[in-house]
Amino acid sequence: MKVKRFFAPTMGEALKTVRSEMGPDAVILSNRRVEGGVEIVTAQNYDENVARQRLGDAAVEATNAARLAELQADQHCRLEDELGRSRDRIRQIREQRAAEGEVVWQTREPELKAVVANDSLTQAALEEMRAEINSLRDLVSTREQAVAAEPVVAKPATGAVQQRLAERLESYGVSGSLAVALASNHQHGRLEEGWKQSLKALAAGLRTRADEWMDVGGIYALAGPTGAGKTTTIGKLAARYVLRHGADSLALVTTDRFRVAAHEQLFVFGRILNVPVRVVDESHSLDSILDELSDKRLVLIDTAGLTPADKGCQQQLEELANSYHDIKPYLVVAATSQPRIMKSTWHCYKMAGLAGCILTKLDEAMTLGEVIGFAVETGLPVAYYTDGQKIPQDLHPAKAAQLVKLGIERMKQWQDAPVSATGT
Ligand SMILES: Nc1nc2c(ncn2[C@@H]2O[C@H](COP(=O)(O)OP(=O)(O)OP(=O)(O)O)[C@@H](O)[C@H]2O)c(=O)[nH]1
Ligand SMILES: [Mg+2]
Repeated sequence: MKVKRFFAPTMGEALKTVRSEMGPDAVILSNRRVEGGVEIVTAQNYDENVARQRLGDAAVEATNAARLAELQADQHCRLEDELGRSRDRIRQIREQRAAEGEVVWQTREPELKAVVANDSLTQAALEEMRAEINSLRDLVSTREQAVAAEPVVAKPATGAVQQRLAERLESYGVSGSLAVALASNHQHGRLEEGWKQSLKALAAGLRTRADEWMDVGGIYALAGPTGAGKTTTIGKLAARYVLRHGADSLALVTTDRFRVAAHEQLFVFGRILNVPVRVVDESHSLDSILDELSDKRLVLIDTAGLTPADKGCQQQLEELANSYHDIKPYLVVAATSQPRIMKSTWHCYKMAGLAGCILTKLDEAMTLGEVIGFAVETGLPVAYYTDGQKIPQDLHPAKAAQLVKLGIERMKQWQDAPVSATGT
C-alpha cells in the first residue's frame, strides 16, 4: 500500500495529477482546502487491514472506514512533515558548516581551535539529525514489515456469546470488522440481549436526513457505478416532487454525453412529467446550464455510470467538484453490489465532496447488512432508499430504525426459506 500527498491550485488539477501518477484505482483518503489550493492524500492498493495495522494503537479511534482513511492520511502527513523538518535542519547545518569552513581557512591557530570545537558540535548535531531520520524510516519500515508478516485479520479474543453474536451479525450482512466491533460492546448478558443492543447501536450509527429534498429544494447530483439505479431514482424523485409541488419549479440535467442514446430515459421522464431536461456537452457547461435554471426550486442532475478508470468519470467528478453552484452530490449504491465494490466506489467518488448516499435495489438483496454497514462505516447520511422499479412508489425517505428492521425481516426470510434441491 503506497500513500502519497498531492497539492494543486484546483481540485481538477489535483485529480489529474493523482490519476496520472497513481493510476485509475487510487483511492482518496482525504481532501481539504489549504492556502493556495487543495491537498489530497491518496493510496494505491488501499487495504483497510493494512491501514489499521500501520496506525497501531491510534487505530482504536478508527471506528469506521471514513475515520480510518482520515487517520491514515493524517499519519502520512505527520511523518512526511517530520521528515521534511529534519531534512531542513540538516541542510541548515550543512550550510553553516560550509560557511564556517571559509572562516577557518582565514583564521590563525586559536581561532582554528575554536572552529574545530564548533565543528565537532555541528557534527554531533548532524549525527543526531541522521539518527532522527533513520528512526523515522525504521518506524515506517518496521510497521510495513510487521504488516507483511502478520495475518491480516486480527479478531480480538471474544467470549462464546460475543463470538456467536458476531457470527449472527455477519449473517445479517455487516462486515466482519463491524460485527466484531458491535459484539465486543456486549460485555454481559445473553445472546438475545446482545443482539438487540447491537441492532440499536447499528441504527444509532446510521445517519439519515431529517429533511426531504422535495421540501428544502436545492441542486442534487446522483453519481455512482453503472446500473446502480441513478436515472430510475431521478425519475422517482421527479415524479414524487411533481405530485407534491407541480412541474414548474423542477428541472432535470444530465452530464452523460459519453454514451450513445444516453439521455433517452431521462427525456422520457421529462416528457411524461412535463419537466425540462438539459444536457451538459461541449457547448453547454454544467455551470452555464445551472445559471439558466436558477429560478428552479429543485434541480436533479443525472450522471453517467462509468468505471473509475474511465476518463469521462473523472471529467464528471471534476465538473461537480469545481462548480460554483451549491451542488450536493449523492452516491447511489445498490444493495446487491459487493461490499468491496461499494467501498472502492466510495473512495473514488468522495473527491466530489459527497453529501450523502441513496441506497437502491433493496428488494433484490438477500441481506441488507452490507449496505447498512457501508453507510455506517463511511458515515454518509442516507437520504432515500428504493426497493423496486415502480415510479414513484418504490422510493422512500430513509429512517435508520426502519432500515435496520427491514434488514432483520430480510434475514429471517432467508433463514426460514425452505432449502432448495440444488441448495442442499
Ligand atoms: N429491482 C429494482 N430494480 C431497480 C431499482 N432501481 C433501479 N432498478 C433497475 O436497475 C436497472 C438500472 O437502472 P438505471 O436507473 O438505468 O441505472 P443507472 O445507474 O442510471 O445506470 P447507468 O446510467 O448505466 O449508469 C434498471 O433496469 C432499473 O429499472 C430498485 O430499487 N429495484
Ligand atoms: Mg442512467
